[in-house]
Amino acid sequence: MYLSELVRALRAFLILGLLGYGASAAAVNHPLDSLTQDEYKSVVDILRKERRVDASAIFNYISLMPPEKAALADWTVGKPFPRKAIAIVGIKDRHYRAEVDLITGRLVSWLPASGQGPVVEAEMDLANAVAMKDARLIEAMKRRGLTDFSLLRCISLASGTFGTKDEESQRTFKTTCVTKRPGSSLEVPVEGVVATVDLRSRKVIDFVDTGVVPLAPDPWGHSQEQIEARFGKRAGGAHKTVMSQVGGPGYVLDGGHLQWDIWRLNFSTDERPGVMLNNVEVRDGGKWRHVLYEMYLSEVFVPYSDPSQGWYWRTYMDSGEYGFGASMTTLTPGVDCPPHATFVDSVGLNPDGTTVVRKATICVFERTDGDPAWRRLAEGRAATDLVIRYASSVGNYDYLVDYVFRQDGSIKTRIGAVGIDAIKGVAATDMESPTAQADTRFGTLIRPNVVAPNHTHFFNFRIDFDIDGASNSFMKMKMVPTKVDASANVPRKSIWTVAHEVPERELDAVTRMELAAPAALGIYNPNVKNALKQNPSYMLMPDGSAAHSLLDVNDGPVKRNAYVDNQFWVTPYRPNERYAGGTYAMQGTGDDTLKSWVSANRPIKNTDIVSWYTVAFHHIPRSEDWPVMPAHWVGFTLMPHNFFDHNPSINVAPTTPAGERAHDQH
Ligand SMILES: [Cu+2]
Repeated sequence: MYLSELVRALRAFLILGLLGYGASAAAVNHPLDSLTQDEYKSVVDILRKERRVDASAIFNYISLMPPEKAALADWTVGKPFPRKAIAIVGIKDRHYRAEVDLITGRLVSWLPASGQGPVVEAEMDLANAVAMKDARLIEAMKRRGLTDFSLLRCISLASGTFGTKDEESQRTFKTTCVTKRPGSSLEVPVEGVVATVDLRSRKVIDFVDTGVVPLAPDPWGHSQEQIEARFGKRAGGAHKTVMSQVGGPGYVLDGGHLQWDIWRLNFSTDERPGVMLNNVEVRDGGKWRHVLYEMYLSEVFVPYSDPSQGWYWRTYMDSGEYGFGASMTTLTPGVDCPPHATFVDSVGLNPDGTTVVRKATICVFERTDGDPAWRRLAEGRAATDLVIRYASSVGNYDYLVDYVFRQDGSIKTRIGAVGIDAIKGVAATDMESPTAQADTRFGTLIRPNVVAPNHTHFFNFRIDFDIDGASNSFMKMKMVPTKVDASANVPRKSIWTVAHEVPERELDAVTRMELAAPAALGIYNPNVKNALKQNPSYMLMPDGSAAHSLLDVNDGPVKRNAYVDNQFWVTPYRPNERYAGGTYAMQGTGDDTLKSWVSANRPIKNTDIVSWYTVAFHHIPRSEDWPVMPAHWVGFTLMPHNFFDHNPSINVAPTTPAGERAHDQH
């Protein structure tokens, strides 16, 4: 056994050992490590000891309070570090924000929160129970022949914000119901019935029944048994392509620290964004260089485009209202991630302040997609990527989120939307039905009696570049159509040139992507130069992931998510500006969000800046979305631009003459 194999075996033993031991025993080695179960418990214990909470309190959210960036600048492994947590707690009719020092075990502050905490499942259950006891709802179900409530499932969801007077004093949910059909694992909508529940008064404050709509009859499901019953076995049998890894992983995963090829970084989890990346550094020759201080998904906004009573309010903020981290689900080896992946657990918060270990919610793996990193005639190198993946199942959708590190110095962020379309019950059974045109005005008929309404998925990422240090600038490289001057004395009429623009202030940096007026977006360090005396930068390549919002900026849901009206924003770093849709998204009005911060028009040149980019796609549903939609991937790339002096993947180890990859080269 070679030494490197021994090291790998030891590593594998350590990784397996850590996983087996469970997250509660994880030690905190880095200031940005995820909160441990013990730390969650400390937060709750401190609040109890200080008599701020009793048994009725709801812990909506607990997170690490990110340490000041400056405080981490000089920190090295082994040195002590600050460790604080924030809790958002619901007590009777209001929410409080607590700041707790985990080192001293003391409550630092306890103040009324300036908004509402995120929704927890127990609240949705409570709203369901309130609605299902309402005589009007019971009567409405009876009119539809639904008397067996064991077949009925009601779902209470955030009601959105529309600027009505009562909203501020209420915590409102819209409750609609679905029902099982015989022989099916899928549920169909009971359309037209909406109860509005205020959780503070625990009353149904509004009730709508717009009339009986036939229930979809066709029992569908996506269990193997149900699929096989419908289709039999797929022709061609099992596919024979598998992904495997010889000799164990080429990365080292130590707690939240990950090192692979030319990359090293920290990652942690939080109930709101899910996985967060920190201190992403890339090796350039013998030197580690900073690229990102932090990157994570800051908000997910999915407004539906159907104005009916049952649908107008479906303007979900999947991260701010429900928590993308809180919605992380277990990944299956060989399905969600390759079998050779390392699966990592995460800690989740229960509303009573206890915690749960969510098994295998993150996977880390190397992969090759069979593509070359580069080639030139007979010479070439195969590419390997490193992927960090998690899946959040929020409502009907499952979202996969990937951070992909590449040997060419680029980082790809990808989101895969999969799961089940949100569905609406209609009378039409096909497009020749008398009501078909009216029924499909706002969506597509995807099964008999089932329409999937149109909607848009917006994903905002907060990207804190620190390229070779914190002081960075934003540069737009505008591509300008240019006439060829007659003095050039050539028959060519037109070319394009690049006009560099460095915005001084926030409002100058707000960028709307336009195909007819293209601009490359770069973050650079004006204080550092490469060998060619250029400033090192990274460019954000949208890779087709930008989509323009088609909604009115004065529409309530859009006011709360005003960042969607432009794709790219730059702000000066502020520790408390972390989520584009605001800290308190639930029933927020948008007055403390990315757009409102930017209105201060602060300087952004040669200072610590943060970039915000919104990935989006408009979804016109199709019959192929049923019963589970194929994964729809969108994403963007952070690409080095004059950062390295050469192609960083040039010295990737060659493939052996037998076509196998070299395995022992780090
Ligand atoms: Cu969709």
